[in-house]
Amino acid sequence: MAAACIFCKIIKGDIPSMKIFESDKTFAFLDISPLSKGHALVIPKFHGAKLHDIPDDQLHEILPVAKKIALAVGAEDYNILQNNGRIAHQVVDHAHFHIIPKPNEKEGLSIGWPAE
Ligand code: DGP
Repeated sequence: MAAACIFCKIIKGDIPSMKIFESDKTFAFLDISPLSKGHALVIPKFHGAKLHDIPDDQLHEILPVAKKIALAVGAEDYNILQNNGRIAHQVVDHAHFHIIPKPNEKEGLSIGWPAE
């Protein structure tokens, strides 16, 4: 845990979030600035800024949880996105994985990442 980290505060419950999943190592919640309906974040509870700062044993659940969220949201098409560093568009320095559903044509315009 890092005292000043927004995502550590979310894990602790000091900042409210729309929680989707929690285990001893993993936390998932809805993104506050969704790029599409159901845009979620999966994070290791272990605090590290970038992917390579996170020990392997803290990462094992991340993709299975991301997969479950994608299935639960019912997204046929979606992006899993993970930014490391400012040039790569990382804003929050606690490693995280985005799950970004892509709405189908019936539901409306697809929001691109990067912008289409
Ligand atoms: P990135 O650019 O990959 O670092 O994305 C960080 C994401 O975190 C961004 O999509 C918005 C989200 N975010 C930032 N602060 C909060 C917060 O306080 N609550 C929630 N739910 N999401 C947040």
